[in-house]
Amino acid sequence: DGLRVGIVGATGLVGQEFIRVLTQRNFPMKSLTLLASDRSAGKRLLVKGQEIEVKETSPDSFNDLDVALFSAGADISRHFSPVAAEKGVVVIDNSAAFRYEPDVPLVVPEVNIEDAKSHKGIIANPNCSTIQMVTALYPLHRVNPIKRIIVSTYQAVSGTGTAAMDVLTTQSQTVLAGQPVTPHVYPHQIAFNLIPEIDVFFDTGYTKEEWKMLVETRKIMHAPHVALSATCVRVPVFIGHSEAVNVEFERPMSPDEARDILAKAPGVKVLDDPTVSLYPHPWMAAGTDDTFVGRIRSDSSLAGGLVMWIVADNVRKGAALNAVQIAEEMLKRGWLGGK
Ligand code: A2P
Ligand code: 11C
Repeated sequence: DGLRVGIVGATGLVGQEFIRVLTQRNFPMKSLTLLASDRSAGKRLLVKGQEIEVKETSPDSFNDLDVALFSAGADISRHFSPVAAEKGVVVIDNSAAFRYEPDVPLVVPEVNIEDAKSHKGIIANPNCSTIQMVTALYPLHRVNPIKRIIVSTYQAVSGTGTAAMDVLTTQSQTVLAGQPVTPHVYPHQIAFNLIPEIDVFFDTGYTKEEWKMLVETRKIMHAPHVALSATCVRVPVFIGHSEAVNVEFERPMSPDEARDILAKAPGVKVLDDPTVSLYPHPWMAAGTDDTFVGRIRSDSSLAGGLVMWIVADNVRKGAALNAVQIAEEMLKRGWLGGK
């Protein structure tokens, strides 16, 4: 019993996390098909003590699947997702390929799982920075609509993939050995440094990552008029994105009210006691499922506004976990089943 599940990009950073999350959560699987490029075909990956052979992704890969989780880059998604959907497979796509199309649901289960119901074969998983921010802000927005968000992010190198994690390791060793670093993957050295550039620059001066946070937040929260300005920064952290967020609501919101709301919010954990240095940070969030919120305080620049600090594991809640949760919630509602 269960679903026939496929993972496209199974050998990648998010693909590997898909496998971990599916097995840890006992996702009901009749079969698990691992797909990647021809470079990995024939490789064997261990899943729950059993070896599964990786296959090259081809149109025929989708003949006998119920659901396919994609994380092999936007080009692969653009190429194979429509093929899979055509064959009746429900695609949950972690890339940015279809997120901004009006008829493709963009879903964070704690916020807008209802949107998934009207899918036409493809459901998009949002950008990691957006997922953790809306998970924490939507419960507040429901009570007191948000007018404006100012956010600065501190994003881990795992957001870029395995190669970037290797670059951080190598460059750190090089710097500690007193040797000069040659930038790789990023335009500048990332070890012991910060890079205020994530994804491509637009004419507006914002990067695409910063733009994504605006348009994805509006789409997921059904809040087309929310104003948002983001500054996205890559930091020398392996796992865990952090965000400093200033929020303006329609009416004043006190830190205590926000803490009360967030204490009951699904997927959110409040860690907020400055007297004992209790607040979330990426090292503690890595490997966990929650979106952590701390440093909740009144915005000294805006009466009734709030400031907070939001941290989550970008590979789990920011990617693999969110996608698997979409599948779980759809299954629960009878929107996903065997063909
Ligand atoms: P492969 O390992 O065969 O190259 P990461 O984000 O960690 O860099 O991983 C990218 C994932 O996307 C890997 O699983 C990679 O497989 C997969 N991928 C890359 N190119 C293709 C392709 N042409 N077809 C299918 N999967 C691909
Ligand atoms: C990063 N947020 O940290 C990016 C990674 O749109 O899915 C994910 C990019 C995306 O680099």
